Amino acid sequence: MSPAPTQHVETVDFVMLYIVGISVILLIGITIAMVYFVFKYNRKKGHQPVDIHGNIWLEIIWIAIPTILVLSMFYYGYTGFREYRDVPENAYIIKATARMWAWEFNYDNGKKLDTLYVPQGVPIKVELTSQDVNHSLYIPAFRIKEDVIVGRTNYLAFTARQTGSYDIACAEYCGLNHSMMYTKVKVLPENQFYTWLNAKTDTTQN
Ligand SMILES: [Cu+2]
Repeated sequence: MSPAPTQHVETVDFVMLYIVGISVILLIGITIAMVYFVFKYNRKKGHQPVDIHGNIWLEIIWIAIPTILVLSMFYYGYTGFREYRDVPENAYIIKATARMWAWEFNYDNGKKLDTLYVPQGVPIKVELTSQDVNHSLYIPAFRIKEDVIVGRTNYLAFTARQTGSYDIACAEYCGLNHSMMYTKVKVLPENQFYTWLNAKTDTTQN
């Protein structure tokens, strides 16, 4: 199996599976316990209710276990979040501008177009601004999404490990043609990317 297109895919999918896994185990456990007790303490069997007072160990356990579980979810979520926000110093910067209903990507040499070209294996920082209303740049295959907010510059960062073409969507409802606000991110081998970047016209129509 080829590696995931970005490190974020592994991080996000792990956190997702971890949380869903714990939730499913709890759901099944609680459901089985409920059904079991419904039958075990059925009124027809003649059980008498008993008055129970505190049990310190039981209480410690049912506070400690959920706390540890929730903190472990937070730990994996937060370390994953840091991975998104800590951008390497040498990251290649591309400025993205959103407007109703298209994207524009600006490169440091003045090149601009509506498709995002990036070199493979190079840390990328995309700086996001909007010309009109709020949008959100979403690359599902990379597991990254960041709101594009009027009046401020947000960013998202990634390193593409695989060449190829992946969808970009707008993930913040922004008006009539929001659902049509799609484009592509195209990951090229590094040398091919710089050839493309410095070419006068777009030679990479694939
Ligand atoms: Cu939009």
